Amino acid sequence: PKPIPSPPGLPFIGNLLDVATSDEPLSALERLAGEYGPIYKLNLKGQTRVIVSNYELFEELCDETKFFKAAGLGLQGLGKGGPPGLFTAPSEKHPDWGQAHRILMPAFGPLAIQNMFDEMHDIASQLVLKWARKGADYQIPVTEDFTRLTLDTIALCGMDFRFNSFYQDDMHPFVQVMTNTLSAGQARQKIPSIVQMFMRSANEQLKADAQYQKQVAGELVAHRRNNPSDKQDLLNAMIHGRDPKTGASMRDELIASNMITFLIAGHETTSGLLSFAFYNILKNPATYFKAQQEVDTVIGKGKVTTEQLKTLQYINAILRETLRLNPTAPAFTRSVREENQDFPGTLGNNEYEFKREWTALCLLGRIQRDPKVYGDDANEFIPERMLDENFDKLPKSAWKPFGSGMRACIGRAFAWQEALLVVALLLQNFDIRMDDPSYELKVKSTLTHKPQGFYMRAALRKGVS
Ligand code: MNH
Repeated sequence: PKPIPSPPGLPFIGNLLDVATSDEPLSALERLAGEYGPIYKLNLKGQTRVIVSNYELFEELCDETKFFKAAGLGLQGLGKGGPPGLFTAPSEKHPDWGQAHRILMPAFGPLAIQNMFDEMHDIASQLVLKWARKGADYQIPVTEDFTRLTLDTIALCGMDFRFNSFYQDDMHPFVQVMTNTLSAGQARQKIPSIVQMFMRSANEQLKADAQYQKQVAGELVAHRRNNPSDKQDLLNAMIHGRDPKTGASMRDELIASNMITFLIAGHETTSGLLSFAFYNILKNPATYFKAQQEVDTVIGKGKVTTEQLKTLQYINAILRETLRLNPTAPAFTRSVREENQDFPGTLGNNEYEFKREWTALCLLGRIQRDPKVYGDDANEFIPERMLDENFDKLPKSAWKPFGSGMRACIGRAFAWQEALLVVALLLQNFDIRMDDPSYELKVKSTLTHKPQGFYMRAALRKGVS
């Protein structure tokens, strides 16, 4: 096996600076992939990270018997101080992960999600109302409005809390703080720990923010305990649920950690998905009209139902194709399992040396555009390739925007129902266009990816109530 190519390093800091000088570390990693190929190695603060960006190597890493999700990059700000939430738990062997996973799986199951439909519809209608009232000349701040929507939705469905983001210009302080911890966590990635120790005020701010989050979440749990309700939401699932394996129930601190996790994981990615979806269909008008036609045929002018949502095949394909080209959670990590004792110390059919203590970071945006899987038009937005009959024939790891294996996204069905509903409602009620038809996609990366500077306009359609 040969060594993995590596950009020439710098002493002590390793290759950190190559990545760190960019405001968008992920774009920097993708650019390096263009230079060094589908597999290259970086030394980040003394840890070896192998950056993978083609399908073949990725498929090998998705093998659950050999690899697993290890603690990711940029998550330091998340859940600091308390017990780990599902997302940040170091491995599926951590008891807090097992307990929360077993108790929460049914709460994210198809039936439970269907029961959240009316609340999702409530928030989506607030968005429709806002755009209708603002009128056809209003410059819609797309990602901001979709963020209001997804945040209010997860808070209402998750814990019966209304942020009422559509009724204020500024985001709720909790959201401000959440955004701070996310970007601070990511900024810290770029800074050697020795320097971090001198960043007293930044560290203290981060601590204070985490403290504030914990406090708010803790108060919400306490409030529910003191004011019991029989609402079927995630909070009640955690308060009343018993671990089928141990019979134990979740302690309040762990409930609070997971509540924060859902608020963050539950809104960033879904608002990005909606923003990219509208960008894609507006850039490819034929797909917009097909989608609108589907809405008119399947739903018509009445109130949309969950049964109808399930038959929106073309819009379903639009969402899949969007997450292929624009995975809003753009990368995840894989490490060698402890049980994988005869791991050969190589990757890619013995082609490359890969030590068991190394971690691979998989760049989904590139992997899901591999021409070996998707052909020469891999970079184009073609929803047809994601219709069930084609989707089902894709190689098994060709589409992984929700992650892989045991640690794959628990909120997938939630996000899907919400996104289908919102696209359907908006196309049913409005004729939408780009504010600036010459706008070209610019991606902003925090923890997740979103379009930057993207505005639309929406005119009410005639004859729709
Ligand atoms: Mn979500 C894990 C993508 C919506 C809650 N999510 C993951 C992972 C990806 C992902 C990728 C795996 C990360 C890794 O391997 O390191 N999630 C998405 C996308 C959307 C999304 C693209 C929307 C589109 N996620 C949601 C929603 C919720 C949620 C909505 C909650 C309401 N996600 C999670 C949680 C995990 C996760 C919790 C961690 C699961 C686990 O490790 O057990």
